[in-house]
Amino acid sequence: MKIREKIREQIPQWMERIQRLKKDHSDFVVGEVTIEQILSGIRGVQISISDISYVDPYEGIRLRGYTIPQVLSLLPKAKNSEMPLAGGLYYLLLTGELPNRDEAEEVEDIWRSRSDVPQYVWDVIRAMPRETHPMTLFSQAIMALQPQSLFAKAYLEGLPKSQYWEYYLEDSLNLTAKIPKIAAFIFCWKYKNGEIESPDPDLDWSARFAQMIGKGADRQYQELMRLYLVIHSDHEGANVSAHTSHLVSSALSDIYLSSAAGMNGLAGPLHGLANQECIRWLINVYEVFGRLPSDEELEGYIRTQLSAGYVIPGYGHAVLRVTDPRFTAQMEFAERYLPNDPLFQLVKQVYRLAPSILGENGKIKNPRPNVDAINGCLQYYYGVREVDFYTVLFGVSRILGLTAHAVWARALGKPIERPKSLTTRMLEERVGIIQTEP
Ligand code: HAX
Repeated sequence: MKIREKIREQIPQWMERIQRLKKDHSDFVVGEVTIEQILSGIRGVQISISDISYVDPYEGIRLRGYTIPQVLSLLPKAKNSEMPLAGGLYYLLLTGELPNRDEAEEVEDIWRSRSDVPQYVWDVIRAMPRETHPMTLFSQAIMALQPQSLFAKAYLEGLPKSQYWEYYLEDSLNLTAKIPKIAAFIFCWKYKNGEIESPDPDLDWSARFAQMIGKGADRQYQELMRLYLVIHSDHEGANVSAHTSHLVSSALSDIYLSSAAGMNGLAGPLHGLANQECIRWLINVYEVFGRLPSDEELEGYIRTQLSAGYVIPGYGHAVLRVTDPRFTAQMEFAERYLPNDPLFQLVKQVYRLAPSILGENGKIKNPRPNVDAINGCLQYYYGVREVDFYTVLFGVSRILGLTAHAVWARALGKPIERPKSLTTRMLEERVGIIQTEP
């Protein structure tokens, strides 16, 4: 397998770089941590390395050094499509190299051959109350696959540390192969008749997912999913889902345990669930006005929401200080395929008005849109209107990034993470508010 060979080839160079930093520069001070940072979610504290992706505040995400427009243009395209093969993206994330068509297709073939999901996983989902949130079902289904972990089994049998990554890689390929079917099953069980359409083996990973949720005939929706599943895949190592998954796998919890943990983080409204919140917000605006509001009406509505203490979903970001390039990529798609859609008109109107209103009180660090300000509108247009499913779509893509990080964490022998907590009293003593007890 090309991916395994490439990773194996690269490990010694990466190890050497890490060892050199450790050996010759271990006392170098990277930064200081202020009380402000500790009290505001460890914001901006540089705590880990990710060579898979990096979010530049003023440029946005780079996946293995490539910007979103570069990723979209340079990866091999799916058959009869202008959008990339997700298999190529996974190759890029895992190896750092742009794949040729054969290399991208090899990943797609591996996914095809490993996509069957054991029957009992469906039973686990069926045993849940129908009103369960799809993200809970998604996380549970991943957990249900955990007994399949090759790493967990081999570890018990005494796997040497130098081989951990190979088992993580196998588990990752197995999990990512099954993920579209799992998501499709949840969709069909929760909202339809419970049957998923048999996937066409000629289709690629992203289009097969579209087909399995009943969109086999919709070429544009397949294009959307190819775009969507590539651009949501990774956002460096320290956002909630990535960091949670990394932390959990640092205890040598396998891919299933660590990916499910990441998905539980993604399920929060300030993170992945924001896509669901955002579409609800847009629909609510329509319901309030019964039509596209005028600029004055929308401005008034945004101000009322803010003064009532609500956030405007899809706006702001913990790291980005510009419009999210993933938002821009989806805007371009919408301009091309659904320019007159009323919800898209509203997305554009909010984009025109909200940043300056949000910026007025100077509190928000980035008043511009993030990826979630538009992704729901696109799903809605193509008839996927089950809005509480939207975060699962994000999860299908994000598993690619989480698992790539975990494979490399094991390849480089990263240790268990164990930062340190303090008591409030300790901080008070350090700043001199209260006397240190003798
Ligand atoms: N609407 C209103 N107020 C906002 C805001 C928004 N969209 N974004 C930030 N603010 C406020 C914050 O609530 C904060 O106010 P307080 O000091 O009173 O608590 C202040 O502005 C400063 O926040 P910040 O430093 O600019 O932003 P944070 O790093 O703390 O938070 C968030 C980043 C993305 C969580 C935040 O901008 C937010 O809640 N946005 C709306 C939800 C959203 O779109 N989430 C998706 C983010 C992308 C993602 O992870 N997708 O998975």
